[in-house]
Amino acid sequence: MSKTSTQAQITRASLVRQFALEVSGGLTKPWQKELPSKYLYDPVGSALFEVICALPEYGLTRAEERLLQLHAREIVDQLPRPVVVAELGSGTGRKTRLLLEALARWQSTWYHPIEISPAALAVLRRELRDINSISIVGFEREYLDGLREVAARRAPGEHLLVLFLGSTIGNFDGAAGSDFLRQLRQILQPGDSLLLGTDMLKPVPTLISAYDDPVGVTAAFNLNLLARINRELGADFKLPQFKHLAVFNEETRSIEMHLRSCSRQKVTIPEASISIQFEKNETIWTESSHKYSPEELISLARHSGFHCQEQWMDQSWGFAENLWIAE
Ligand code: AVI
Repeated sequence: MSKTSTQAQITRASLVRQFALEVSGGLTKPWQKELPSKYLYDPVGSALFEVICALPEYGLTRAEERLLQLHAREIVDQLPRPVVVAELGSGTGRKTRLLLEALARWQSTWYHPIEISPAALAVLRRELRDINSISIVGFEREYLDGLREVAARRAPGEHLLVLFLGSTIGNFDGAAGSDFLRQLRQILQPGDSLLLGTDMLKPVPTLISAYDDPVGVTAAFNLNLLARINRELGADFKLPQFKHLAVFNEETRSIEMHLRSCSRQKVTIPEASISIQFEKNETIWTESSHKYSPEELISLARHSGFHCQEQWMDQSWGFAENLWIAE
């Protein structure tokens, strides 16, 4: 066996071990069982998420695309030059293309997508390679580690623009979102910028149908997490015995996805060395998606060490693109 394939096997084994640890930690919590939302995105989950973005009930992605179509030039015209672009999470590249094309009008630009999935990075490189004057160097790293690397490589006088699109910040639970933004700010220098996409508060029925669509794509996206635990950790979750649930938590202003157990049942997860008892109607909390108010964003910017330079709002869905400058 070659050295590289042995190394790949070791990496894979440690990823499985980490997954097993986090699944076991989440499902043995005393009050509310939970699973980390990052595990929703295996190849099946990522493909289902792409379909979610095309659903008529889920307006978030189209709203952000509309904003960038309308304002990409205006956004890049506000940036100091020269600028290096880093993107946290790569998405499909459709939205990023709008910004990179606008930037390419006035300078050749380094673009660094930071993403733990090598497959997603490869897709992005393919999607964006035709844009003239843009050089793509991706980093297969966790967000902040990758950003540290980009920041360390910049030349004197170069500014950083960090893209964090799609309201992914809303998927950080509780204080984790503002902690993350504070840590991100520590990596930047005064005058660097962050373009942050945020989904705004909207009527609860609109949110419920966005996260519990009539076709059942979001339900499949959520249930795939149990299917993934079956595939990767040898568990025996019976998928028809769990139902997708989307609820709005007024206190945290978040839409929560849960999986509700339809009966009293026991599930065994050999790779995590545990058996879990579920009561009828007990839920596993799988994701929170926080929804923002304009005032909250202004104070979030201030508390994270930024000021809000400008905010572009899509009124028809309720989505904001925020240009924050590091103080
Ligand atoms: C990736 N993230 C911003 C999506 C959201 O809206 O919170 C994930 C998602 N979950 C269910 N539908 C979409």
